[in-house]
Amino acid sequence: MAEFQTVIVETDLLILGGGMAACGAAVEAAHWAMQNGLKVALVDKAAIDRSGAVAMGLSAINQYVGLKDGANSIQNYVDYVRNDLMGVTREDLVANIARHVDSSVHLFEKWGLPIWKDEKGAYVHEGRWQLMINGESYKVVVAEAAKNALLPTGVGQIFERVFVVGPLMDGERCAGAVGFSVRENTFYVFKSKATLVAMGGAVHVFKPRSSGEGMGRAWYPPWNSGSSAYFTLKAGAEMTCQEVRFIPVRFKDAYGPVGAWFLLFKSRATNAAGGNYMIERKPELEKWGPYGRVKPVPANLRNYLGMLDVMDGKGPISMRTEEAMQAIAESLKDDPKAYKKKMKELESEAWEDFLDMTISQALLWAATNLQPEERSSEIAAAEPYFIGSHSGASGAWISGPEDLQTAETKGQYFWGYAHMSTVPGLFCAGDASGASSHKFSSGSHAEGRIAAKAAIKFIVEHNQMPVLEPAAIEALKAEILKPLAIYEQFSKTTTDPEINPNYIKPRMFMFRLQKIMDEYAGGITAQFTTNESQLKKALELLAYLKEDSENLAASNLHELMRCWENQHRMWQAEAHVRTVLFREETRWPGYYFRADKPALDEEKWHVFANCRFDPKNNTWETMARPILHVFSPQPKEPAVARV
Ligand code: SFD
Ligand code: AMP
Repeated sequence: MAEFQTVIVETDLLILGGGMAACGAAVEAAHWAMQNGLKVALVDKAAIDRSGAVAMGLSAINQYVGLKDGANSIQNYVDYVRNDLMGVTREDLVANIARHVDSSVHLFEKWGLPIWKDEKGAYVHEGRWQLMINGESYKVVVAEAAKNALLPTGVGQIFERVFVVGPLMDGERCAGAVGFSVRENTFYVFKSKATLVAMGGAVHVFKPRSSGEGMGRAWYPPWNSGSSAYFTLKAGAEMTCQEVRFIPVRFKDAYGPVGAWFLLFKSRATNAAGGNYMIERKPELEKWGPYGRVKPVPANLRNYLGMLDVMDGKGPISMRTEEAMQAIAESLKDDPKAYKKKMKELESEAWEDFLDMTISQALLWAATNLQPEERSSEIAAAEPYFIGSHSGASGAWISGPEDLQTAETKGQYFWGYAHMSTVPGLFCAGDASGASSHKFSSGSHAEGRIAAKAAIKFIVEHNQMPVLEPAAIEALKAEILKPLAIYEQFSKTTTDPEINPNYIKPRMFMFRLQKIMDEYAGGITAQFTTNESQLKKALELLAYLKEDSENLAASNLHELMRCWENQHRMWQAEAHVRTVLFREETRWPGYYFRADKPALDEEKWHVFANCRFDPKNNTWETMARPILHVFSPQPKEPAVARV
């Protein structure tokens, strides 16, 4: 096998990932590091200008509380998130992000991001919490600020195209990370005093709807492959809400987002007979406790009502774009010139919505002669994703800020440093941290800033470089590069290097993982439904998959990355299956349905379902943690949030 040089990088704060949370972390860390004479290193598997979920840009900023305008309070936001997550949320974390998010948005604007304004100069809202942007270059703008904070100041270094595999530990404390370059034969050892995980969520754990020529197309970025979950699990961190996957309803096949249509254009979605499931299925909401009565209807329940129509054979479900656009222009009907102008304006907004963040949806419209002002488009529930930043909640269990705790929550939700996991020195933000949904791009950036500031405080108070055993590093290097060695040893023993009894290539490995999850853990083909027997079967098959992961083979650096991406996905899958099995109820129909426990059980399961992998003993445990209130007691009739 080719020689791999080992490069050792020593830094104070190590930021893993280069997405929204990591870029926020870089900006904040640079400020505090400079004051304390510390160094920062940021590592991304890609190039930060276009990495992560915001690579293609976005057309909205989904979290803006607008505290200065006085229209909303932090409590309003906490109520909204708690309701949307069927009561399961860490109020201290949501509030901490909500009180800082506006300043991230103001920074984006200062750095050059165009935010829509009305004639009076006020931000144009998509919905109550969302702002419209011309965001094709959103990520470039945010990344530039991160680079400017770290590079010209001399505070930091940025490593691009370095894939982070897993943690380095010094006893119980996180001591950095190991990874490899995807461009040259270099193995990296990053030694740090604190580490901030911001490597996004997980996509392609479940079989996607896309197949054949569309293979790989997903709503969330396929390159976020569960690295945050793997890293935190392998470090021994407690995880939360691993059962709370996110299933977005999206424009079918190209996954164009629906938010602008439902909120800005006020569109309806109707079934084949023209019926509106949100109205016709309303009585179903009564079955889901207090959460069925809140406004807006929680995302999973909105999904569920549509799914019931589809299961009853009433599909397809269509976004009534033509009707919505005409309704907006309706008042101008008597003035044909003004009507035409308005329709043109709406048409360009409709196309830009996709061109700013889901270009393939615009391509699909063009390819199928779809004019949104004339014809509706099909929407469908996508495959499940793991993300802590949108309407899912999976991620690490982290400490909240001290000042937001009550006497009751302090012992449960606070352990010294805001947004630090249960592993000392290991911080998490964005999709990597759990139970604080609805942070989106802006809240993830704000959370990165919060976590970075706390991490610098940790370093100042624990200012020793961890000790690492050279032998342990060598062992990790051999383990990480093993797929290359396996390929080299065995690839010539069959005529087709893809098929070999001695190894499995990452693509086939991923197909097997996706089939297990799809069929047994409630994927698309199982109509998002599972039960105890199926989950146990999934665990049995995942155990065989884990055995075979020892025999993954890579013919080059790119495939080596694919091998580790799929290892990461597999660990995310196991955490999910174990936690769905643990929570013996159905709380989020529309995300998943446990057919053997088909109802909400507030008495027993109004709790967080947490899990932890013990790296020393190679064992898993699951445990319930209490849901405590920071702002208000769980209301009998939850606060009504308006959209
Ligand atoms: O319409 C490794 N999101 C939206 N947020 C909004 O505010 N408005 C919207 O309009 C949004 N919509 C939307 C969104 C996402 C997508 C894909 C679409 C539409 C089509 C959500 C946000 O984008 C999301 O909440 C944040 O980006 C989350 O931030 P963060 O930092 O947790 O994740 P990231 O930005 O994806 O960054 C991850 C980084 O990690 C890197 N990485 N690096 C090294 N080693 C490894 N092993 C790594 N694995 C991953 C990545 O390269 C990346 O840099 S709408 O749907 O609501
Ligand atoms: P999406 O495009 O589905 O990611 O939605 C963008 C934003 O709008 C998120 O904040 C969603 O929670 C919100 N949203 C989308 N659809 C609706 C709806 N029908 N009612 C209320 N909020 C919605």
